[in-house]
Amino acid sequence: MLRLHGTPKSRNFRCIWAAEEAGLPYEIVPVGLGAPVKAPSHLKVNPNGKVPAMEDGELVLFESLAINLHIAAKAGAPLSPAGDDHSRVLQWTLWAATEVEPSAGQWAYNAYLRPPEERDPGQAAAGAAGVIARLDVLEGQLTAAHVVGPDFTIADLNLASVLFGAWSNRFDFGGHPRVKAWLDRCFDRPRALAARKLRDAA
Ligand SMILES: N[C@@H](CCC(=O)N[C@@H](CS)C(=O)NCC(=O)O)C(=O)O
Repeated sequence: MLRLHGTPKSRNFRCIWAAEEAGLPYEIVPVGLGAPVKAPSHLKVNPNGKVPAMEDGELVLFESLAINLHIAAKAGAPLSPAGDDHSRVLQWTLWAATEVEPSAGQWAYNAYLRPPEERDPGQAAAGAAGVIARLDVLEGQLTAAHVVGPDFTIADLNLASVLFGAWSNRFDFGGHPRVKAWLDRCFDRPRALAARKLRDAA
């Protein structure tokens, strides 16, 4: 049984969705943000003082997208394909973490996450511009139903997860119709809906 640490409202949503898609049994350890993530008991599973963290038997991991690669590998193909497609999964996952997430976070904190008086419109605009530059790339690469090919893989889940805040907070995808349709496909999957329900209820 996987133990997924973190409220479903945090990035643990990504790991819950991955466990759902993999069809693996899991338990949510609902660690909240603030003091709980800094508690000594939680630092044992995530020394960064953040969520999520995952326990799978003796294995303890942090970093949401790495946790998801582990979960998908347990399920195998098509969620975690082999060969060259596995390399493509790694490419998109690292691209999501290093190219997309910093800009998406800069936009999100300054567009809706922080209290209004702490938001900086200039930072929000810079974040949005960074996201749009990456969406331009993705729009050109989305020539099949999913990022690696016809099948939904953990690359879709990891990349879509990083864009979840934008998708669910009315980011303007008007110039990127393929990306918008792909995000809708990802988040409307039955197992995504199950994870979203847990997130909404948390
Ligand atoms: N790169 C990490 C980021 C983890 C992260 O920043 N988690 C947030 C919640 S979504 C957190 O724990 N924040 C608490 C804090 O920074 O004190 C991952 O993807 O797992």
